[in-house]
Amino acid sequence: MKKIAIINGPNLNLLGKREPGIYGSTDFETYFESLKALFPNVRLSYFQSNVEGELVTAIQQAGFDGDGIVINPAAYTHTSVAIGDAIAAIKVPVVEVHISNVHARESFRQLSHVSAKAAGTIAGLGLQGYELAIRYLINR
Ligand code: CA2
Repeated sequence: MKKIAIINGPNLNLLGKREPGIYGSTDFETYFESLKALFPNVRLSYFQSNVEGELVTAIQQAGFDGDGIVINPAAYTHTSVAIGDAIAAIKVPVVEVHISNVHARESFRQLSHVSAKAAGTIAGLGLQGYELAIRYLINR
């Protein structure tokens, strides 16, 4: 059974509760249940934190055991050298996901400390990006 970790960064615990125009109206816990139903043969885990160091620790923990990480580092994408370094240091493939199309937004969202170290990036496809990322990690 493949093992894939989903890691979400700061403020994504507010999904479905605020700014539905940008981030949709589904909360991640509900979406995670539908992902588990969609992939019954994958051992999926989900971790969210608003704390940068906790995200680094989660990346390290999932990074040497399992088949991949799907990460949305949220605002830390654009600021965190530590998260970029953690992704560069681990063994498993990483797919970077953004719910919104960061390329169509403010210029500070154009910089990612993660993209160059990730297997690939999905942006702008809403929550479906997580499903597509999991499919990639299963099939690669
Ligand atoms: O589009 C994405 O997935 C982002 O990673 C989301 C981040 C943003 O800083 C990135 O530039 C793009 C923000 C996450 C905040 O999530 C919220 C969800 C609901 C209400 C308020 C914030």
